Amino acid sequence: MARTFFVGGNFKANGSLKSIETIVSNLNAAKLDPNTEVVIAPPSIFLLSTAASASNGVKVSAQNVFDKPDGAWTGELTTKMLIDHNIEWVILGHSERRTIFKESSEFIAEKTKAALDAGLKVILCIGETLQEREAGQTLNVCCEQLKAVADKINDWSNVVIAYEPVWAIGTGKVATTEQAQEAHKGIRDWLASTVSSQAAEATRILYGGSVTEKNCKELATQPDIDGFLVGGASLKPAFVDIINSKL
Ligand code: G2H
Repeated sequence: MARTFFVGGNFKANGSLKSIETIVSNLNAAKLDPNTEVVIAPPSIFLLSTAASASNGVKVSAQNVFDKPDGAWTGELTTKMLIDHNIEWVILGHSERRTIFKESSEFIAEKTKAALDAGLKVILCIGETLQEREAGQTLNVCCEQLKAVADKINDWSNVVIAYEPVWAIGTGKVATTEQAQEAHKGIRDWLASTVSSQAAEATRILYGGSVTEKNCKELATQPDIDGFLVGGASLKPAFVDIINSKL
C-alpha cells in the first residue's frame, strides 16, 4: 500500500499575524506536489486566522491539546474547541513538551486517546536523547513512548508518527539518512509486532530534526521515511522545496 507523503510545519512559538500571513500566502501561491499532504501548526493564537487563509490543500494543526473536556483548566485548549473550529490535526508528544513541560508518556497517551476519540488526527512525536542514542537505547526509548499510546488506543489510522531524535532538533545536526531509515524501520517493525501488520504498512512515519531544503531529498528516498515534521525551515520560503522533496 502506498503511503501518502506528509510534510508538517511546526512553527513552535514563532510568528506574528504578518509573518504567518506571508508564509500562508507563499504556500497558497506555490506549486505544491499534489501527492503530498501538507499541514502547518501555528501557535494557538493564530490557528483561526491561519485556517481562514490557508488554501491550496494546506491543512492546519494545533501544537497541543488537553485530554479533559471543557472545564476549569486555565490556559488549555480542549479537543472540542479544535473540532468546533474545524482544526483537524494536533501535534502531541513533541520533545519540547516532554522535556521542558515535563509531559510523561502516559499523559501524552491520554491526550492522544482524547484527541482521537474527539475525531482529531494526531502527529505523535517520539525520539531519543543523545545520551540514549549513545547508550544504544534508541529503539527501546521510541518503542516505550509508543507502547504508552498502544496501551490506550487500538486504531492507528488517524495517527502519524514523527520520529524526532532530540539531539537533531533545532541543532542543525540532522540524522544521517542511514540513522533515520534504521530508526524508522525499527519503529515500523515494532508496529507490525505490537499493533498489526496492517498498521505497520499504513502508518506514516515522519522524520523531524533540522530538516532543510538541502537534506530533505536524500532522506525522502528512504523506504520507511514517509515525510517530515519541519520546525525552523517551515518559517522560510524554502519550506515549499521540502514539501516538494519527492518531485
Ligand atoms: C523538531 C523540528 C520540528 P527543527 O522539533 O518539530 O524542528 O526542524 O527546527 O529541528
